[in-house]
Amino acid sequence: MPRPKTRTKPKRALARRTAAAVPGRRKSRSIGSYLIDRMRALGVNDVFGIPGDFVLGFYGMLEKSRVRIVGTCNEQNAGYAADAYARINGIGAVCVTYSVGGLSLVNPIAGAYAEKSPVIVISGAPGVDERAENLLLHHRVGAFTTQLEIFERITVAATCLDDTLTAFREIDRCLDAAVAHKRPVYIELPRDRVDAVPPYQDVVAATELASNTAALEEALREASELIGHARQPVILAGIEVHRFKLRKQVIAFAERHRIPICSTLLSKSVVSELHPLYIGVYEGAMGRADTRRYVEDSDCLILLGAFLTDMDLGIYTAKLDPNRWIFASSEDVRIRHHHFHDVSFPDFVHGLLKAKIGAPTRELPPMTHSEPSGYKPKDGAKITSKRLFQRVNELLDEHTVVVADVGDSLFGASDLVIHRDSEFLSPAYYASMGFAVPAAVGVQVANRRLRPLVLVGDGAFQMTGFELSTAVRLKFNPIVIVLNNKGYTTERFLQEGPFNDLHEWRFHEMPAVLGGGIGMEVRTEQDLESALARALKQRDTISILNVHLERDDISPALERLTSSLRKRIAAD
Ligand SMILES: Cc1ncc(C[n+]2csc(CCOP(=O)(O)OP(=O)(O)O)c2C)c(N)n1
Ligand SMILES: [Mg+2]
Repeated sequence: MPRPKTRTKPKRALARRTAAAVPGRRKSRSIGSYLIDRMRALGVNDVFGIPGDFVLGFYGMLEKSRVRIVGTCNEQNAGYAADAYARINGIGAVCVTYSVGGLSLVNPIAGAYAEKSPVIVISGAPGVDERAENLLLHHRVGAFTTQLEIFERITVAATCLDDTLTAFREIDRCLDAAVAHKRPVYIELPRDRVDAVPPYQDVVAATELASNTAALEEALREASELIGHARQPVILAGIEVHRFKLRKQVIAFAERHRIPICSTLLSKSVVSELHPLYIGVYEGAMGRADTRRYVEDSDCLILLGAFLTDMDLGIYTAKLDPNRWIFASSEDVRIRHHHFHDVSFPDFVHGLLKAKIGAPTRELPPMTHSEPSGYKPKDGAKITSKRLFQRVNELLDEHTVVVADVGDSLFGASDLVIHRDSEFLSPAYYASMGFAVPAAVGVQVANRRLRPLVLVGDGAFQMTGFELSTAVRLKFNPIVIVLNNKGYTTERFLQEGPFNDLHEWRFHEMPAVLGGGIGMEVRTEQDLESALARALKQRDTISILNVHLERDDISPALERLTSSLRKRIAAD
């Protein structure tokens, strides 16, 4: 990890923050208002959550500010929505009450931590003075510090603002960490500290991560050498390319040296899937055969900001050779077996772009970006998973954001062709079911012009689908496709049993309960055509398609994975 270095030259943000501390120039700020100001400066304009008495003072302050509070049906959903908002907007926030609210955030925030999505968690809490009397206040679980201790494990920085002297500094420390590491942070705000005004209003200089120049130069020299001599280099662009806003640089680097780019499942759409150098999602046996062959035959694999997870590696069916790779991420820079310390990921990518690499002119692989499906609905044909994904592929345009939940929704979606940056969201590593519907709300809060196309299993929908209530309230227009395969189909392939069966819901009748939206039942290809046509016309409310599938009908991507795993098991 690069070392923290105190800036010597104040940057613009720092100059602004220190100027505000000059006595007499601005009235003294409370802890609550400083937190709001700093969040706004980072681009947080909306906060998800549910109030409770421990956080009401701060809610009142938020309400008077320019930050919008977006209420959700429960705190777990607020967490997923804030995570999706952060993935679109760069940073997000959620604000809840103590324990009953905060502890419901554990799962979504753990997911944001695992997949590097910077979400600021603010939790109200018992006041410092109340704590001194050790009262058995409602919502308390064991020690007053229980919730803080839990969040310390799933955030990159955590604090309780119980000390007015250090509160501003602690806010800065946590927010700077969220920005630097792209991971969630936890800020606990005792209710009697919201309006507290620190006696000293000064803020200290922010720190930033800086590379060791000699190590960076050496890493770039070795990387340039390898790339320059490579016959078939390929870039595997991971999710950190998106999180650290390095897409343009990575694409420019690829274009300059004519190097093909692929993504991982988690980073799908990190570059437009219509870019001429884009060769598909690399995911071992789960991905397309031509992409897999090109990557695995490469003599120089440039892995940028990727996590090598079982999900991204097609449940370890991938074959990537460390003897031939350049691996750079925010946690590690490795060139073959040389590990470089104190080299920051953004510095390495910027350096690559400037590096002189004498690459030979290379032949590019003859690949089509999407096999043209030539989809035409067949009269009376029952809809299948394969045909559903082919049809969905034709729907996508530059305003569609595909939000895929865990299950065959995610596997099937991996074959879709995403047109623009950041158009695909999914918990493709942490894999918590129930992400997609609340995430679609987060997407439209961040950018109302994007239209989510939600692909969600019947099981996942039953976990959080009621969050469509918020979409109806805010007049959002997601198109929600429920893959109703009568249970936990993905799990059926691992171990069949009655525990995979679900009580079937009439998903298309949700609008009656929600008081808005349209619902349609889809059994045939013709039904799908008319349902999609109605949904597309509907610009100001939600559409739900209840797509009936056979219980063992799976997408081509999941079929590829299961057949490869079957072959492996047979060979063992
Ligand atoms: C919160 C959570 N609980 C359990 C699981 C384990 N799990 C993974 S896939 C799956 C089944 C998903 O069912 P469904 O949403 O209907 O999608 P399908 O597999 O049928 O396409 C389960 C239970 C999980 N990933 N997340
Ligand atoms: Mg299912």
